[in-house]
Amino acid sequence: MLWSHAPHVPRHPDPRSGPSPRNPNPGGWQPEIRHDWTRDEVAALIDLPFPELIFRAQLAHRAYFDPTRVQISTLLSIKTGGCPEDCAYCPQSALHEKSVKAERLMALEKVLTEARAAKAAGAGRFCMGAAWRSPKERDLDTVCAMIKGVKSLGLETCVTLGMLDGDQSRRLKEAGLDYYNHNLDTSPEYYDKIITTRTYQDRLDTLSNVRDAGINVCCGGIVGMGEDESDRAGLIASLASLPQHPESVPINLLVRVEGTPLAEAEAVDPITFARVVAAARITMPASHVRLAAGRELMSDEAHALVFLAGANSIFCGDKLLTTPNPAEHRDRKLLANLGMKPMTEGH
Ligand code: SAM
Ligand code: DTB
Ligand code: SF4
Repeated sequence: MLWSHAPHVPRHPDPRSGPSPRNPNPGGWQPEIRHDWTRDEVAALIDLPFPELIFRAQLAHRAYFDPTRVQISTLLSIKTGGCPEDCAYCPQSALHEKSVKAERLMALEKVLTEARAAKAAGAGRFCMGAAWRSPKERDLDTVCAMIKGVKSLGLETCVTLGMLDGDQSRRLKEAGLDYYNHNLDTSPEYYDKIITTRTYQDRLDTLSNVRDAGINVCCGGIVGMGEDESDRAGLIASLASLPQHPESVPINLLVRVEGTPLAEAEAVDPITFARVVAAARITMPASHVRLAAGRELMSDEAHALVFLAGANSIFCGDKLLTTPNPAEHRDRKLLANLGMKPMTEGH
């Protein structure tokens, strides 16, 4: 179905995107926000002829956002390695043949120094990741202090700490947390090929606890773990069928790390990856869709394709959690070349 056949839906104001001279949709059409996407419907989207898919993704993108603006987040690993979970993609699992060295939780002052540097480099959001199955009480106190400190610098805060119960979620909210990252990673059907130490339902339960506590949700997945197209559709359908769409949807391209079970997974080409991003944009039009891990090995042309497919967020800084990310000067040059700007810079 082409957008031109879509029913007229009256425009309603979206606080996340003001009117933009580049919005070619001043007439006010906005795609309906649906929560009943099926795997088959998403598979049909992913399978559209590429020009048709990108056209639809562009319409959805421009109905809610200025397509020249990119939200910039910075990542910091506050507790690296030694994780008891067995996620096949992750270099931080203690259960793989090789894994990164386990470190202790970072000191508050060190985190704040990194956050100040991120702010100076133009980041709007500071994300802190910990290699935990779930946080221990004492550690949660320290993370709450980090959240308060980072927020007082004028940055949005995000943490990813593993599974949370309702009480832990409320404590993070009270500390001022803006976003919690917790990914579904893949389709429900493919999940146990990738992780055996927790279930899809565990993930959904944490997402629901975070939502109930009033924290914004950052939830996405990974492409390139040997899944098939139907699993990619299953991931996007699961995300788009959550009771409320995640405000941020990170789509990671697997970073193949030596010593992990997925080190030799078959590479996914940029067009296949862009198709998944476009499906995320069309099904969750008001969400920030993040081109997350995997940018280090992507060409500038591949980046451009993924932005055209509707991605409007990236992690900046030369490291993700444990693996490399493009250097700051490369990203600056790329965005300038594309005529794109960070969302935090004035219009
Ligand atoms: N331990 C917490 C958890 O799993 O929720 C938080 C940290 S974990 C590293 C955050 C996310 O990073 C994972 O859910 C996964 O989607 C992503 N990730 C980890 N290793 C990756 C890799 N090698 N390539 C791409 N994404 C990866
Ligand atoms: C997300 O979806 N991707 C980020 C963030 N959320 C925490 C993590 C990517 C990690 C890539 C592998 C690494 O650097 O260890
Ligand atoms: Fe642990 Fe998170 Fe890595 Fe899984 S993805 S092994 S839970 S750090």
